[in-house]
Amino acid sequence: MANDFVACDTIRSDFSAAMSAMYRMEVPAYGILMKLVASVNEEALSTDPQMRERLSATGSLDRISQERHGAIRLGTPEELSTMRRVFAVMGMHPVGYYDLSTAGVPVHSTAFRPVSDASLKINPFRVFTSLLRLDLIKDEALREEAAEVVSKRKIFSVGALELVEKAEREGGLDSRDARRFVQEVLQTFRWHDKAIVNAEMYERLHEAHRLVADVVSFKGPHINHLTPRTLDIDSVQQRMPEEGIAPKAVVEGPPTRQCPILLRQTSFKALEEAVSFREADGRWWSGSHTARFGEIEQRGIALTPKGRALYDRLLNETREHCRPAADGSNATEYEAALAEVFKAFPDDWNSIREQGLGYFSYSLTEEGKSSTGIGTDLEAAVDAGLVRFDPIVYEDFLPVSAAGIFQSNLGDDATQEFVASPNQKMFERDLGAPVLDEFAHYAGMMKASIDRCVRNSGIGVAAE
Ligand code: OOG
Ligand code: NI
Repeated sequence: MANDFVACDTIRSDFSAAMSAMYRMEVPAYGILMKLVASVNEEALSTDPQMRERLSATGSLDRISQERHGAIRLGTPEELSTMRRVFAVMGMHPVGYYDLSTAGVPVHSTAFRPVSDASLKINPFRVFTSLLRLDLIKDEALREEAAEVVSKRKIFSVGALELVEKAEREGGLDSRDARRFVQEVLQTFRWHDKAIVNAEMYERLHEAHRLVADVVSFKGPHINHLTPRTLDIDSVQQRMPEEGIAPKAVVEGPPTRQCPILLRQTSFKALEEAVSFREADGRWWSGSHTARFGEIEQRGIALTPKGRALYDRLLNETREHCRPAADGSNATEYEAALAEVFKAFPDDWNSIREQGLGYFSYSLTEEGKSSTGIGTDLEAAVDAGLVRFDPIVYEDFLPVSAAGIFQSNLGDDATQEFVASPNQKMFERDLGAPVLDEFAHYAGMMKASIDRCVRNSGIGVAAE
């Protein structure tokens, strides 16, 4: 009976909490980072009452400390399409296509995340999910061997698969099944220190690309990082060393601004972890593997295609002047260049709105709610204080930043060139579904907010 089903949003929240607890046990530095982020967020909220007010008015204050994203890398189309069905049970759907081949990483990706405003408010947990592209690996023999290894592994437990099928068949899971589902699915993301290849093969995979070794050598797609959201990334970046955590050289994405746009991210270096490889004679050989790290992010407004084009142009321009070196030697110079070039991007909400660079959510103010028949013009209603606008948070990712995050954890010598070969069609075929277009989605959210103002007040606005 439909009434007995646990809401997808609840399953996602429980899963996100369980994953966070597991990762904290597995990677203690993540726990330290969580604490640092919590105290920086508390400080940011107490020194900036306007920020607190805005977050509280839009109902997003509570989600901040719960919020995080993770990332996994899969090996086969079948793993990807099953993962889609698993995430669907938690109300997470594929949004966006990211081609990372241009940046020297042989994967393409999507982000599984909740899409409706209501679900995002309950818990915005997202998982950046990459599929390995063995087709980009030159060594044909190795490619075949690697494909064979991943085709044989089973990354989902029998229990997880049964529960996914049950949820699909019956339309949901009751509380007992939902609890089991969270525990069963969690197993897929666990770290395994026993490789499924021998040391010699690991070396060859590693030689082809470190990421290939990470995907192919293990029993499952261990979660490789979890990322809490901070309200002040510069402060966390600066304070990480005090907590004994070494951050990457520069923060990825836009510079520090009054009005945050898109996404800024930084991470700490991946840990070198002990693993063992099974040899032909059955003995275990000890070695090490570096994959798992920690990351933090600060989220800003979602940009329209026009705003995004401006962002991309300014980022490219900065990188033409100065490319951030992995060792941090030119970090100050890069940050100065970034800040200078981004002066061309308006830094107050109203200009961003008027120039059509960002997506906003409109709502009636108290005054707007109590007045009736207040005109036909949205702008006039905004000017008259009847309607307020708040930036819509960017819930997605940035390919250049993602590449920077991948690279900082692959080591400086790992940069490789691949021919750019985005292939969204192939990705969607492997996924078994189309990905949602994020721009259309944000535009839809903005329009719905305007429609709500119109419905609830009688402002006859013609929304595009
Ligand atoms: C994913 C890197 C992308 C982000 O925050 O941009 C990402 C990975 O390393 O698997 O998580
Ligand atoms: Ni990330």
